[in-house]
Amino acid sequence: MLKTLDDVIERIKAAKRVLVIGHIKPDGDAISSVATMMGILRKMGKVVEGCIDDEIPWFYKSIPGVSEIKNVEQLRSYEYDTSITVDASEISRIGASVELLKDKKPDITLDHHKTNVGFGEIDFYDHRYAAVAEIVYEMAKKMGVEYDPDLAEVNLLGIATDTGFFKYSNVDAKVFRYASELVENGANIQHIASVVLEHRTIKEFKLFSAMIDTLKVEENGKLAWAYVSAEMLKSHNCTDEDVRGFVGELRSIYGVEVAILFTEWPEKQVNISFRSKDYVDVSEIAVEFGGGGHARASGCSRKNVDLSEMMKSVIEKSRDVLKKYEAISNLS
Ligand SMILES: [Mn+2]
Repeated sequence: MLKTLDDVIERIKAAKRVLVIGHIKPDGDAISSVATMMGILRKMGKVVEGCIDDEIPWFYKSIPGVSEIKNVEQLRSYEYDTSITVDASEISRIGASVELLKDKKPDITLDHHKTNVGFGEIDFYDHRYAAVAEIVYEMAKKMGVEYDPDLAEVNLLGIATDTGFFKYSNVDAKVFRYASELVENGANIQHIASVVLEHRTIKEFKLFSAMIDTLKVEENGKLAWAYVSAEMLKSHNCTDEDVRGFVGELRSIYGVEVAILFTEWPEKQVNISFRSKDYVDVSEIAVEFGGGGHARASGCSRKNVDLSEMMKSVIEKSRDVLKKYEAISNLS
């Protein structure tokens, strides 16, 4: 049930042993929010473990606290009185971590996705927050937790990544204020930027080049889409992990409002990422195909489908949504 941040804080203060869970295919915000919650709760004298049911991308591991996050198998016998999920809009996003939950329901959920369905005992979600790491920081401030440089750095990771390093439309003065406080507490933004943005491999660049060969731009240059097939991944010795960031590059094309990347991995499974620049709410498109997300960044995944058929129906829907928003902007 939707509650206030103060309700969440009250529940957390009463906890003694906590389990913090992030989502599958973890991004910087999920990883940061789990590791930061762990650090905060430890400073409050609580026993805490963090869990993500997926491989954490290798390059995040040099950020303090990240390598302490465990997997489901390591936590089967861990006993806790309070569970918290972070950055997950619905229960399926935590993968097999659900097996660690009593009655398959978390005690607390913290989220900022527009498409959040509220699946915990105490839910706090608000899409005006740029990152769950921002919510976590606000909570820590309210609880008077003292930060050290390591905690500040892992907390800043989520705020930096979910704002595209302070350039997306979700950035407001509060984001900069919190980031500034975290830097004052010792976070090194240059280290975070280098870790997250400068780890591309040659095979990823070659895959990127192959993806660009599939690029189509239509609707007067406003809709851009491209794909990466399972065949392309195989021939470049890559996995779906290696397409991270590709869709952002498609959005960066001048004049493009909506960018779509289709990734087929494994075979017969198609993952679709949507990005928009100024005015289209792409979570509307993702929801149509069983996914979700934010207004400017969303996604969905389909199993047992044909890549070309999937592309056809998604692009058709995207054209319609784009046209709807254009009509609205022409009226105003
Ligand atoms: Mn997030």
